[in-house]
Amino acid sequence: MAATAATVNEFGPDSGGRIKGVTIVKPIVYGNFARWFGKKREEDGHTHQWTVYVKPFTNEDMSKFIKKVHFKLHESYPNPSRVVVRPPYEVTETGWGEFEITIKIHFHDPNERPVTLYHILKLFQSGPESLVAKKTLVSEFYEEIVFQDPTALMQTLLSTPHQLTMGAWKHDTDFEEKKERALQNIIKAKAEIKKEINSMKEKVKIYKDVIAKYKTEVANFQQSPSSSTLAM
Ligand code: SLL
Repeated sequence: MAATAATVNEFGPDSGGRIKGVTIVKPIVYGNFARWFGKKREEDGHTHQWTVYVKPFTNEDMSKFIKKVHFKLHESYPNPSRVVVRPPYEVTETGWGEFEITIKIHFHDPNERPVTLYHILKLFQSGPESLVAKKTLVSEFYEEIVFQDPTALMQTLLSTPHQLTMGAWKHDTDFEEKKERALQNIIKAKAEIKKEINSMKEKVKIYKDVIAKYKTEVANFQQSPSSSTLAM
């Protein structure tokens, strides 16, 4: 951490402008896991322990470019605004209810705008959440932080990745499979929209024909009102 602070001072708060045309993408995973106690706790009615987190998609120490992560919890928690300044960027709590958590990521360069994520804390299984080791529910998402025209300082910090841990880095969610499913859904939706457009086109054609027919009728009628009849 000390080394990073020194780097910040070196570049100063307005670190020599932005590097045009450069885009750096940092893939992340954010979400929560939760475990049911098996019963409602007598003292406070809490039923689950949960952890909300932001972590790198690849094994990377994000503290090189992240200064701190703010987790804004529900007002029913004491000190709902939790700040984490080093990895793992996570908050563990117990509770009884689901709510939306605001996650705000701040970077070392104050000129780089913080990134805000919203996560609905999941305790109860209702949809695509996966269960790991039978007892722990996981609801997490892939996201990308995109640094467009980063400042000189940020480019330096973003371009020299350090490994976070030794050994394998893996996620509870199979993001490859999720991606494949999302892609199939897009292809399906595309086909349905195409079908819909074709059927609309068909209708437009019919209406155009009808209009043309009426126009002819009107023209005929105007020429010789007595002999023309409207067929439709
Ligand atoms: C609900 N809208 O009604 C949500 C709010 C709040 C959950 C859920 C607090 C724990 C504590 C807690 O679990 N809050 O009091 O320390 O479902």
